[in-house]
Amino acid sequence: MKLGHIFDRASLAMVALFAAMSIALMPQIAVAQEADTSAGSGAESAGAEAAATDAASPEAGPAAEAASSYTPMAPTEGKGMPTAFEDDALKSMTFQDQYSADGQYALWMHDVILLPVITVISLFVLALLLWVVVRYRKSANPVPSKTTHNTAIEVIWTIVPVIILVIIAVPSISLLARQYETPPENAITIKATGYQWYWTYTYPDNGDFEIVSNMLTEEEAEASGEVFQLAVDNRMVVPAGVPLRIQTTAADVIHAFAVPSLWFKMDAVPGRLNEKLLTIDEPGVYYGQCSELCGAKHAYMPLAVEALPMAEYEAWVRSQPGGTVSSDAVAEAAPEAEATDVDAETSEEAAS
Ligand SMILES: [Cu+2]
Repeated sequence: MKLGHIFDRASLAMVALFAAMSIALMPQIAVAQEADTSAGSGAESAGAEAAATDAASPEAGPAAEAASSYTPMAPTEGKGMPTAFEDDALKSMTFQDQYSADGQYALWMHDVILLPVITVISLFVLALLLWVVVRYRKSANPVPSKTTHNTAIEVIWTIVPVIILVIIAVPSISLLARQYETPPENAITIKATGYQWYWTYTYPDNGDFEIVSNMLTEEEAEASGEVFQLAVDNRMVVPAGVPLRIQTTAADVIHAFAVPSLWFKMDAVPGRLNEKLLTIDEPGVYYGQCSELCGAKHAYMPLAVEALPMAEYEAWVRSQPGGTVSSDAVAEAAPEAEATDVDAETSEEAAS
């Protein structure tokens, strides 16, 4: 068997593998695109809203000052935030602990599959290099070998990498598919809008109120016991343990909503509405940063997500101006429906 033939077969095998992967992924991508198009209809209104808010001063937003019973949760050291090298060298070099199912899966894939595989490959290649350098040095081989082919080795170095790639492809493709999962019907929607240089969060399922979130100054962050450049005045408060439909858009330039400990990153693009499912495992404060270079103060528009138990989340919603929760809405719906009936009757009478 000639070397060229083996490479031909190897490349054929790779093409077949990628074709199989694409076919396996096709339905997922189609679903994601459908979700995109249906969400797209909201984009125009999102743009209009964004423009309207833009007119107002960023500082003058309806801040959470009205909150009565709510006090911002104190962050837990090392949870939902990066670790400094001085505090824990090893932890500072890897991913943050994960608080979503996708994040735990991705971290498992990194720790159990990718890292061991790349470590073994690197050590193996290093050993081969050292062996060749020593064993086949010029002084030990005055007459060089003229070997050009070794079928057995050529077959092995083609087949083994293919097997390694297949092993990596299985969890990799399933992680990709998980990340495209469409939020369920009953997911709570929260829309994050990026501005130069702060975030606003609107709660369309809870009365459509808006939170304006600016970074705290160094003194303010210190006073509140938080990390400067991660701490904000008003956090994005969400319920823990239930599916959230996080939508992102932007008012001026492209930003990106990214929270490393939740394995969540999504671009916020003007005139578009991106949407992704997020379920946070447990209550806590999770920090992130804008992850798309968006101008002079790109580094000064952090994100702080505060996940609360459902009851506390609902209490927080009620404390916001215009904030409503669905259980309240059900109670109020009955009299409203009657009123509409009466209206309909009156207009019918008027018509006859
Ligand atoms: Cu930004």
